[in-house]
Amino acid sequence: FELETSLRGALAAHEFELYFQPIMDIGTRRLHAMEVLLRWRRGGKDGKGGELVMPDQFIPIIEENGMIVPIGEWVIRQACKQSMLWHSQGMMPVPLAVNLSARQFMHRGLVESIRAILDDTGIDPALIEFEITETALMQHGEQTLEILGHINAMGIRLSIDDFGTGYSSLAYLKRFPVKKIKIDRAFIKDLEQSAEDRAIVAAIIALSHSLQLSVVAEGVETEGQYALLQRHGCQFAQGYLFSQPVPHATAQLLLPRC
Ligand code: G
Ligand code: G
Ligand code: G
Ligand code: MN
Ligand code: NA
Repeated sequence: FELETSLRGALAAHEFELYFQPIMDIGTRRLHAMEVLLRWRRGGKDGKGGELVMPDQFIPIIEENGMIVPIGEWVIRQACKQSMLWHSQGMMPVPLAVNLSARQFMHRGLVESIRAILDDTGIDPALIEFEITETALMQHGEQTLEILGHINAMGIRLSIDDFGTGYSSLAYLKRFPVKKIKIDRAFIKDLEQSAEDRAIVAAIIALSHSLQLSVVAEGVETEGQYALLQRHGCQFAQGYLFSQPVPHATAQLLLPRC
């Protein structure tokens, strides 16, 4: 309850901040994209002071009370502004992947607010991606399909987050306008020790490719995992092997210059 009360004023008080985690191209070891991860700088302001609160501590609360809608909209807008700012400072933009939760999909105004953000910031929609969990997609069926269709028509790419943790099949997911899947880090963790996990990951990669989906492996922490993923034809990887999520000033140093 205490957290919920202090969350109420957090957006207006500039307590939220975006962190960025690199997603690497496995073949070239170059930066491919960055995932945007929200942080709450409780009691601080504009990226300074306070105590850093992680999403698992507050996302469930703001999902439950509906504050995810305005806060999630702020995340999308801030990511677009950041991308435009980096570009104006001479950095080569890479796509930024923003997480969308189930509750954001149930909100009728989502498509309109995305459209307004694209208009206001002038960002190229190809530089924004949305990550949606398998479970969120399954929850709302037809309505979700319609909303994803609108987002896809705007030129924003969609990916399936935490793949393998839900109950859907890749064949079913093909009904959605999705271009990329992210294999949950639970399957990557023991890749070097577990023949079973290697078989699962190899099968996901092979089937994804035959369905024209690109694949990101999450939670890559070792060179051994990296080499195995490369051997199985996985294109992209994200994890502590490359970088933890970092604030904008650090993320900027990872971007190539134009
Ligand atoms: O940052 P961290 O690696 O602890 O993120 C944990 C989880 O919190 C992510 O996997 C994601 O599901 C969720 N999350 C982080 N940032 C956002 C956000 O901006 N919006 C939503 N809806 N979820 C987020
Ligand atoms: O320092 P200032 O009050 O202008 O920062 C406003 C917010 O804009 C900060 O919270 C910061 O996270 C964000 N921001 C993103 N990119 C930049 C940047 O390149 N410079 C500054 N100063 N702020 C940035
Ligand atoms: O959207 P998603 O829930 O997948 O967000 C990624 C989460 O996974 C974040 O909380 C991030 O801090 C965490 N994470 C990112 N890379 C690694 C990693 O290599 N190992 C582990 N254990 N966690 C990671
Ligand atoms: Mn994600
Ligand atoms: Na994930």
